[in-house]
Amino acid sequence: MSKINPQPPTDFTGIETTEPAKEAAGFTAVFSSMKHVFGAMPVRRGLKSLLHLNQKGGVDCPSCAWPDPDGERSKIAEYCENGAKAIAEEATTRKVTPVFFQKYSVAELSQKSDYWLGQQGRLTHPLIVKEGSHHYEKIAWNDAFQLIGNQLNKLDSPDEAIFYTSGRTSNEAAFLYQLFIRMYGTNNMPDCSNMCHESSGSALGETLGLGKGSVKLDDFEKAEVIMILGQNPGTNHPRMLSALEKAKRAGAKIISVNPLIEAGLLKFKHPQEMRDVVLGGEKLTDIYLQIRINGDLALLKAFNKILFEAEKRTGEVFDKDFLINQTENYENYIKSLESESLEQLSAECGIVLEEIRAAAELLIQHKKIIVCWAMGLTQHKNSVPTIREVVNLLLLKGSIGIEGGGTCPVRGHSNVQGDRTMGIYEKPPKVLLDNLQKVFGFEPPRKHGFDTVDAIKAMAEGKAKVFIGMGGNFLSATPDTEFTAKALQNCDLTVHVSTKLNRSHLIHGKTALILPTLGRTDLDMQASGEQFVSVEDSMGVVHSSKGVLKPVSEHLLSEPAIVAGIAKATLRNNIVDWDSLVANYDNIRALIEQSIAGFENYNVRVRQDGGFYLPNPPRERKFATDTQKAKFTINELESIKLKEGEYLMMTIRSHDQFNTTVYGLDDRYRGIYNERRIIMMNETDMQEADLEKYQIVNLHNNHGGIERVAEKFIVVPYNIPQKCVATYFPEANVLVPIDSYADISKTPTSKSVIITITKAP
Ligand SMILES: Nc1nc2c(c(=O)[nH]1)N[C@H]1C(S)=C(S)[C@@H](COP(=O)(O)OP(=O)(O)OC[C@H]3O[C@@H](n4cnc5c(=O)[nH]c(N)nc54)[C@H](O)[C@@H]3O)O[C@H]1N2
Ligand SMILES: Nc1nc2c(c(=O)[nH]1)N[C@H]1C(S)=C(S)[C@@H](COP(=O)(O)OP(=O)(O)OC[C@H]3O[C@@H](n4cnc5c(=O)[nH]c(N)nc54)[C@H](O)[C@@H]3O)O[C@H]1N2
Ligand SMILES: [Mo]
Repeated sequence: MSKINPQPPTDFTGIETTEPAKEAAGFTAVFSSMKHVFGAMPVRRGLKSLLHLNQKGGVDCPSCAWPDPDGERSKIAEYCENGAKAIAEEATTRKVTPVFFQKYSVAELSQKSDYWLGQQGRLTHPLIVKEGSHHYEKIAWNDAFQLIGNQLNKLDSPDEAIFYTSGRTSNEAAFLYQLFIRMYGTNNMPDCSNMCHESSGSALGETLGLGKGSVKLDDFEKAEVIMILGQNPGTNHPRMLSALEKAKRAGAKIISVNPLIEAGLLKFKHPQEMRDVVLGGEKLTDIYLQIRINGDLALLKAFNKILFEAEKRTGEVFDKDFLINQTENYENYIKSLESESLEQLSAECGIVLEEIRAAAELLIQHKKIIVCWAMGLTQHKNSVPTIREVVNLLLLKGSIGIEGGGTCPVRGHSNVQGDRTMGIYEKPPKVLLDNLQKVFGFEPPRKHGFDTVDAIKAMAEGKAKVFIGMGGNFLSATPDTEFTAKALQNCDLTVHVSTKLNRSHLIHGKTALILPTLGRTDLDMQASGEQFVSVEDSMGVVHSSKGVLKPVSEHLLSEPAIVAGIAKATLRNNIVDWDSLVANYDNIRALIEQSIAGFENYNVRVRQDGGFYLPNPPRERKFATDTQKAKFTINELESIKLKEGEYLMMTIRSHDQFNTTVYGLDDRYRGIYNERRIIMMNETDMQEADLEKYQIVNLHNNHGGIERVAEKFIVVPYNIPQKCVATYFPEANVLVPIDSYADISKTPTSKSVIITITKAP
């Protein structure tokens, strides 16, 4: 009997490397997406899925939260190579049936790679591993619901259960899920956002009064300067490149801040525009600042100090009316800048002062400034201070709440923002709980629940005994894989509502269930007919998404139906008519309208082409803070000191994955093929450490006196600042310490892990 393996296995697949690419998209991208779609399903099904992708009234692309253009939409919907891969992954006609689980034990499956697991196809039946058994087997839906209900009702307190949510869950399913969980009696609702943009939400909520971005898509065409920090849009938000292309054509300047020279930030050839194909595409970045990992706070402070010096000289750099009337703490903030030294800040971030000054000059000259960021800013110990410093910059310039300017945290999962709006939050705002109490007449729990890090610790300590995951891949997405594995195995029951097989199904509690569900692309038929769901994109637009493909199995239930099933089997006093809600999702939307601000007339407005915008006060220069003013904050620089032989590691996404779902083994734009267990390293560092190209090494982390090892990674020489290294998530998650997280937001520090490197024996 083989041992259960919580990490992807270490067999190598044959690495090849080339020079990194200098542009993104183009014909290769279109070709590559076709290959993925038609390799996974019959041609008719493939064409149908692509033709409906991101069309008004069609399927919302499950790959990212970038918005669709507001006005006109082309006959060919806007989608990208990686959207097509996401569709291929979900709409595949390959199936993982109960026979498959007779053939492979759980332990055997745990020896397979993430890529292999994903390739096996869609889950078709509800499944159970009974206590002591080594195989999943079929279970009837009702028996599964009863089992969950019995376990939940056996707990000493509802706070011994954990209810995770990933970010693909629709508004309708998320609302029902949080309603059921609060009726059951807990706020233990960790979500993927805890590991993602929580730092953005914390920083923006505190300073501007709303934890969301302020720009709209059409602000990009009006912007004069766009700064992109810690984001790789060529891979993770490819449709953003067409917005950047339009911005450039309208005259905007782009500043990119990244330790890597990412192809998608250099140049873009629109695969669906003849002009680009013929003329060779649009150069994007004007000034590329190759920053050291976690150097952003120092860089932003340097920018703000240079802006202040220019303001002192000319009196024309800051928006003084705005500063006086709508902000607070300006004087103290400015005083704090005076004690900073530009030389030191430049040394901290690793960018020479002339380059910093050149970029700052663009900020001095212009007011319509958009700042975009993603995981390169949010997953560090000082992420919240760093993002607050972004806000300081925009406030100095008066660049918030104007056309062509503002904050743009670029969200990850396609409905992660909507799930939060629906109340998936371990620290629910009072107004939400008051509304639930008013509308449904029950007393919702007021005590804050566990976030992701605390949920893992609670399971490890035996304080939580049941884990239910609405989507996602909790084991592989969270930090400290070995520790999290033990925590999950400590549970009496683990349950995953999933579309595809993943590693979290294989590292389970005493009893485990897999509940197979419909995905975005699947036709959702209920008692009243075909249903659609709704989602909120990165810019606060709520719109519909309707699946079109015949589900691969008749045994799949929709997420709302699964929540209703669990709720009916668990709650004793059912004050909600769960069946009627599932029969017609309009009934769910009517309840959302009553419970959450901004959803007036939901059922009518969601049917309009393109949907509707949610209220966004900062967009109107209104700040719902305690003082009704935007706040300057003073953010002390606390730099990470590396000892001899230590490196700062960021764990990033390759071009061929969606989070823990591995589509293929290539990172095409970075020129790394056929292998994921690699570590990108600076060549001078390699020489000093006596490491050769393709040398096989072990990676170590020692946070908190615990030795963590990731075995057998291949060294790839790469253009990256000295002492900085990069590996892929989730293979390197074993090194991310559970106790290393961002101040305030508690986001694990997946982009600044201190490691040492040894040659593998
Ligand atoms: N195809 C595809 N699309 C996706 C996803 C996917 O996995 N695949 N995931 C989705 C999700 S959930 C999310 S959250 C987003 C993620 O989108 P990104 O945030 O773009 O994803 P990462 O690969 O984590 O990339 C982080 C980028 O930040 C840079 N970086 C790392 N550390 C630092 C730093 O300290 N400072 C600066 N300035 N830069 C740094 C890295 O070099 C890299 O370019 O994408 C979403 N879209
Ligand atoms: N080291 C490191 N760790 C990270 C990150 C990092 O950059 N570095 N990034 C973090 C970020 S930004 C995020 S958002 C998290 C992601 O964490 P998660 O959201 O938990 O992980 P995913 O890989 O997106 O989840 C994939 C699984 O979701 C299921 N699924 C797909 N579609 C659906 C659906 O429609 N419904 C249901 N019910 N299930 C579905 C499939 O079974 C699939 O296996 O990971 C975080 N972890
Ligand atoms: Mo994310």
